Amino acid sequence: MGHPRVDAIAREAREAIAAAGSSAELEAIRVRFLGRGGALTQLLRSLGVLPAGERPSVGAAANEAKRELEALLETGLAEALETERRRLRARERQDLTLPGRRPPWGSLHPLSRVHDEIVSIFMGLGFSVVLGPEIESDYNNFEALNIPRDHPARDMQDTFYLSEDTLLRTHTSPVQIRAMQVQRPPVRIIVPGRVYRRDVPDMSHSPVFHQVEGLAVDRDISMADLKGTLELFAHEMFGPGSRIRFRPSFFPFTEPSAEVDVRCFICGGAGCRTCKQSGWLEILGSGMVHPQVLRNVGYDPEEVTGWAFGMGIERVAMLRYGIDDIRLFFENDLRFLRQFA
Ligand code: 2U9
Repeated sequence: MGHPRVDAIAREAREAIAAAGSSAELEAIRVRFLGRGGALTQLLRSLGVLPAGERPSVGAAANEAKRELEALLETGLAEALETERRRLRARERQDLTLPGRRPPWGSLHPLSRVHDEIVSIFMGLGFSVVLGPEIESDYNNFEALNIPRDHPARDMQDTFYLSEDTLLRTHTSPVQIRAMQVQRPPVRIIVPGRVYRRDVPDMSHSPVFHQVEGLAVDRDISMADLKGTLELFAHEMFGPGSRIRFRPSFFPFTEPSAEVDVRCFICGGAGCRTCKQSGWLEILGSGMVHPQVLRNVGYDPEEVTGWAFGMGIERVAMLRYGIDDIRLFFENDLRFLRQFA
């Protein structure tokens, strides 16, 4: 029971639906034919202008075409949506059973490891960590420490001067001077930090390196306290079987002064290349704080005494890990650093 105008619209719609490639296109076709202003909708709305005799047959044909097109669009849309969903899933497919990609782990620099170990040993003994500036005054770095004007360390050749009175600290000792200037005894502090010296780099020299220094000042502090503390440190740092010895030495800021050796842990004392056949490895310098240094910070050497020590972190790390060139610490070569992971 067709009708030429209805048939023409229906045919056009069927062809469009058959050619449609997506749900969006099908939706556009629905609007074009069945929407508010669509071709079939317009026709149904304008039935009234037709001659009365034609209305029933055109109306029936148009309604039948409308139902047919609605059905075609429904199945077409369902198919198109399914295809589109499948395509999206295929593109986003993930294999959840794959093992994860491991992020590369960083590791602590060997100097950080040795630094942390030294600092934590002294913190366990009740010492506090104190830090200070790397740019210092000539007074704090030399004068207050009893280092005389004609001492070679004060030469332009040995120290990086920034002006007549300011320099890059050559040791962390000025930090202890600052601490004592603002604090009454008892003092028990550990001072780690970067220091600078005008050295030409070679296997055992670097113009920048790191130290840890310690200072204890109180009533009745003696050389015996120094020896006991450093022996305890050696046992924690180099093992309970390690032995140390004190050798007389000289520093302007300590009197008496001593250098401390640890029994060579490479050869056990028999003599090897590392200990230069001596059986001992020099690890630090130490001594009783010079009375003049105590006076310089306003302490009374008749009332309080103290001891101090200093060690190079690079030196301890080189001995600990068997590293023969100090420059390796500063080159950031991953082949070197990965060995400490
Ligand atoms: C104050 C008083 C005394 C710190 C000390 C040393 C001995 C020492 C060296 C070890 C190797 C420096 O890194 S190194 O080249 N240090 O031998 N340091 S006593 O004495 C002080 C510090 C501060 C107020």
